[in-house]
Order: sequence, then C-alpha cells, then structure tokens
Amino acid sequence: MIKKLGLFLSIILFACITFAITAIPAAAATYTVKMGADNGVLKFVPETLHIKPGDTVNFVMNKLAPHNIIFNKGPDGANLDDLSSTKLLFSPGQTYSTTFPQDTPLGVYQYYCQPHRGAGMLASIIVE
Ligand SMILES: [Cu+2]
Repeated sequence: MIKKLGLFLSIILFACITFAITAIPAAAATYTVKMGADNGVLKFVPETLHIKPGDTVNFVMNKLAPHNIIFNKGPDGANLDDLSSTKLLFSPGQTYSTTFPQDTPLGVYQYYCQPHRGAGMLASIIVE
C-alpha cells in the first residue's frame, strides 16, 4: 500500500515537473549596440542585429557623442515611436534600452542617429 502510494506520488511529481519545464517560455535575450565604433567611425556596432520578439536592445553611448535612436522604417503595424528615443546621449556608458514587445511584427526595423544621419549612422534590427 505504501509502495503504491509512493509510486503514485512520484508519477504526480514527474507530471508536475514536466509541465513546469514545458510551460516556461524561452527566456528573452538582451543585446548591446554600441553608438559610435571603437575606432572612431560614426556608426552603430553591429549595424545589423538579429533578435526575437520580446528581446531587449541596449544602446550604449560609446564614441563621438551625441547620439540618439530614431526608428524610421519597419513592418506594417510596428510602433516605431515607442522604440525610438529622441533624447541625445552624451557620456560614454550612458544607455537607452528598448524592448521589442512579444507581439511586435516580424521584419526589418531601420533606425538612424539624428545628428549623424547624413554621415551614414544608420542601422537595422531584424526581428525574426
Ligand atoms: Cu550620432
């Protein structure tokens, strides 16, 4: 009787653990994009970043301030204003963090830095 109860309890425990493992969604990742390359070139590093919905991108002020992030092109239904930050960052190490929502439309998101758009400081984030 006690043996049977033990078996029954371990089956229940196993079922609970299996459920708990499968119920946890894939953890969201956090990526870093440098604003201004280490070698003093006006660009975002990396210029192309692949992420998944739910992921966060930390834009870190690195070289040749000031910089900001303006998303100007994305898939239909994307809220580019929510992703952008018009605020200029000046000090190395300052960050602006943006999270692409779970329901963010998949596709290519293009952005640029306002002061340096003409200098070619443009980049893309691909949500896939
Ligand atoms: Cu800039």
